[in-house]
Amino acid sequence: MQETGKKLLWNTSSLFTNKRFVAGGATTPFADVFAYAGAQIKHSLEIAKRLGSESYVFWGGREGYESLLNTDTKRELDHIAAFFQLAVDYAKEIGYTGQFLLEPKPKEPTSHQYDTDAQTTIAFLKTYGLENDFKLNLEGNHAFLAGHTYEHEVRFTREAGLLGSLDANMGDKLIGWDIDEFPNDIYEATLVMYEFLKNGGLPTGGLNFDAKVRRQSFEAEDLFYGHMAGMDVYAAGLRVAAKILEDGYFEDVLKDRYSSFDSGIGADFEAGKVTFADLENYIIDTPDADVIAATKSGHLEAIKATLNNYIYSVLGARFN
Ligand SMILES: [Mn+2]
Repeated sequence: MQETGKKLLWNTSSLFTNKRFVAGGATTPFADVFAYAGAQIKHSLEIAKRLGSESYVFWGGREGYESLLNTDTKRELDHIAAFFQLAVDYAKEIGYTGQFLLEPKPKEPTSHQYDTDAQTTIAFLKTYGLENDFKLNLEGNHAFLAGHTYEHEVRFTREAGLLGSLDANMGDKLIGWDIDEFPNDIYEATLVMYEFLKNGGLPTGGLNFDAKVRRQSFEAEDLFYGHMAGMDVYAAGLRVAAKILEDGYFEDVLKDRYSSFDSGIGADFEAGKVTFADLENYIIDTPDADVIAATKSGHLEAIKATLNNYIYSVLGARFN
């Protein structure tokens, strides 16, 4: 690091590989294993401080359950929340000021991971009062495993003010497990970079590839193509997203779609001025046909075509 000026984006610790962690690290039912996990994170935080790590990541590992029949879920969640607080306390004690991150994942290795997806993880942080000390590290493939898109996970986390860092791999939408593929999907990269820009970038984090080449890509050059394609697609996505944002295209779409809340009864509701009774008084004499006529097309075909056109025009101008 001294020779190259390279910095450490984040470090982490494996509380899942060794067989002592068969039932979890911070959510294990075994106090000695819990103690071992705490001691291990203590050392890992000391390494974070020594290397100036920008963030410290907790990946769920085996923090989840296989069966409700033998699991005290409340006790385990109380334990892991207190464990995270111990990490915050120790970081303060040694003067480590990096950003703590949780990385949601719905399954693998346990059948139900406690940090299943972004919204579940955000609710956990708020339930235990940890939302000021933790943000999220979002991985593309984990979004698909949770039944979402990557941009969904980034959107909801951004809106919660908890976007920390991006593990920019991608998954196979047809396979039910984690393949950690190098990203190469321009639509996904564009929409994720759109959220990234709406977030004002990643003040405490960055973009990394938690990725590997495919099983049948066994020649050395495949590794280079994987990295290049991944870097290129996110750089391209950033260019397209920047143009969309500069034009205010999606902002206009949303402004128009929700415009009925900008005046009249909609604005009164948003201002907290109306009750259910007010809503009833407002609408009771309006014929059904008029209420239906107040709906408008979502115009999704035109929106998707416009998104395509942004990709063609921004990247076409770049490559022609
Ligand atoms: Mn993964």
